[in-house]
Amino acid sequence: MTRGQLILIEGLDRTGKSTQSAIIAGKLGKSKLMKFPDRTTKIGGIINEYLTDSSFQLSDQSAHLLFSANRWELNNEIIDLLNKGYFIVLDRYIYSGIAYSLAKYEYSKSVQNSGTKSTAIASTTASEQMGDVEWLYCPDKGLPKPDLTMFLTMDLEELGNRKGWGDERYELQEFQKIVKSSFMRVLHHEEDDSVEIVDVNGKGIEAVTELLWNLIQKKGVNELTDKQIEKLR
Ligand code: NYM
Ligand code: MG
Repeated sequence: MTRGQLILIEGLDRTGKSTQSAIIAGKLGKSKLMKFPDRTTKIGGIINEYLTDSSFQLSDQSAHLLFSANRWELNNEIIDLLNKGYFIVLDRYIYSGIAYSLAKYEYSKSVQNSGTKSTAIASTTASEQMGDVEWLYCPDKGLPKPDLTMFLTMDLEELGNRKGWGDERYELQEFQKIVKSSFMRVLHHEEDDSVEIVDVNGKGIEAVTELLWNLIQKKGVNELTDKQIEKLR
């Protein structure tokens, strides 16, 4: 039996992930675009509140587990669609889950050291679990592994100049710097050939699409496959 393939676009905030995910899904024909967090589900509603209301308090561990639970809410649908021959483009997924939480740990530590009293980004006390990549990874074990992951990266300077910085939790430039290095720690692109880093610095929308589409073709993930759906282990 053949199936569609799972393509993930990851990156920092404002790198053009959502724009590119939509374009790529359009080029793939029978496809579905899915975005994480999916704010339309029950758990997604809580996540949305957490991201948009800085007075909404959650422990860092709870927030981390909710993002993972949100992926589990869509697990069956993803597998079902792939088996029905749909290509699925994911706008964020597991790597965002680990990278942002890990970044919160580093951020909490720097805040603790600088003596700042409160911050909407993370707890002021760094909790051990948030610095433990293995702990952060565990709740996602068993979810379908993307056939191809493309991580969009750019210089923090250019990122800072981009329009559309909002006031959601995490949308702070000094935090993005930590997020970027956290992503580089968890992507394992050197030993995992399904993970590619794509430098989009100074490139316009069409140029980035071309880069991504070339990679997709090179990896053959725009064709139906008889490979089993891999699970995160
Ligand atoms: N985010 C996203 C996490 O912290 N953990 C996760 O597992 C995922 C999927 O949510 N700043 C963060 C990254 C973003 C925020 O995402 C909202 P978006 O793509 O801006 O809606
Ligand atoms: Mg955002």
